[in-house]
Amino acid sequence: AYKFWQTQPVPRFGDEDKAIEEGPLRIQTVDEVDKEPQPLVAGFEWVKVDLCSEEEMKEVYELLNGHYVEDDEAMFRFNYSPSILRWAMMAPGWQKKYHIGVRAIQSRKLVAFISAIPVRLRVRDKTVLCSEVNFLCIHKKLRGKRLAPVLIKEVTRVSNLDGVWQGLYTAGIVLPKPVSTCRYFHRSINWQKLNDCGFSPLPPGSKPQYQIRKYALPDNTSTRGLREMKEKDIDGVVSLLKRYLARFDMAPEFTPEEAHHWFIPKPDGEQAIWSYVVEDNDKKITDFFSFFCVESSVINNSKHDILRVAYLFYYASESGLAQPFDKPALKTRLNSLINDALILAKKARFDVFNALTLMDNALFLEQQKFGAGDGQLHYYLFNYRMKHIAGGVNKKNQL
Ligand code: YNC
Ligand code: MG
Repeated sequence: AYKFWQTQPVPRFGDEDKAIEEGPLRIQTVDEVDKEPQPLVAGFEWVKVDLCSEEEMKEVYELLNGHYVEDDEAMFRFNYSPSILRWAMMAPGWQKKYHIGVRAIQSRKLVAFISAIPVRLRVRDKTVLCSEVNFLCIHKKLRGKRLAPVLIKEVTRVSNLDGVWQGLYTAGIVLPKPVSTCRYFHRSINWQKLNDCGFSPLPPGSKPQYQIRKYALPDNTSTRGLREMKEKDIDGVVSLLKRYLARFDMAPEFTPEEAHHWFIPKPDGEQAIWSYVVEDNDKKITDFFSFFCVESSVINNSKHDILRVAYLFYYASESGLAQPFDKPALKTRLNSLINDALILAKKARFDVFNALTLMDNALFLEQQKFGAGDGQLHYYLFNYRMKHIAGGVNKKNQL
């Protein structure tokens, strides 16, 4: 088992992870790194995909739309739009050489892809520069041919040549060896549509109108001072987020430029990110939350083609920063904020709102009527040994 992964600098199952020094597993220098990619099997070639070209972006979009992640029963498949792909893969520091494709030489068809962006990740008290790897995808006809390890080695090589030796990635499957494991929770917004699609079954003994009433939301938000985040809020949000994320074992560090990219919607194209702040009477940003959109294709359904899915992204609140820590106050505040997030997501025509069991989410998931899904998300670090984080990736023992 794990013929490829056992050759890689990742921790093995059963490796002791108590009382260890956290840090790299393998140390190399740039001149030890291959200057050229490994050859591909005959008929295929490496390409750098130009995501600035509408045409090439469309090719990536179509590969992912047809062949990317599905749920276990193949009812839904992620349908990342070009604007969300631009948002995810063209963050500050992005480079075209990290948008790695494989083409069939004759037909020119794009048949495989992998990408990375740089991220500065704080792991406990150390900051680690990582390649955050995402959108690994192989055309269904080329599956099971050991191409995935070749793509992974290529993104590793390109990172290493830039002096980046660690990787951050998530996957639904179990690989050696998760840093932490989260569960997906789902909060119905449009219950009837979710039921039509087979996503939300009618609980035994219930009736559709009970479910619809259960998930009904007010028309307007309730938090005083809540408004859309604007450019002028970036410094306030960065400061609040830095202090809030310091409470967790693992979290990215945001520069103002990165906060601009990740939180402020782009003026053109389809909206990918929704961000809100609460401003108090002294014009201070006291709270912040954000969610992004990834639609899913509904496979083989006569009524619906697309589900609009919101994913809770970063949030922060001064309520979590009181000294000493005041958990009931944070719980009350987060419940108000997330309820407002649900109302705003409904206004933006989302069908369901997803969140993981990380950060302080345990404080609101139940009260806000999220239900546990079957999906898990495992978090991994490449070439880094660290103690496991229990109960959700960046959760501290305060909860
Ligand atoms: C996966 N998701 O275990 P062993 S997530 C990592 N992540 O190796 P083959 C994976 N490894 O077990 P196929 C993986 N899925 O023998 C499979 N593997 O050691 C491993 N699906 O390769 C697997 N996208 O080519 C096995 O498999 C080996 O043809 C088998 O291709 C796999 O983006 C895949 O789920 C996933 O498109 C491409 O099934 C294909 O089946 C597919 O024979 C649908 O591969 C889409 C899908 C994955 C989404 C994601 C994160 C990827 C992270 C990759 C690891 C990055 C490491 C860090 C590198 C930078 C380091 C620096 C510096
Ligand atoms: Mg393969």
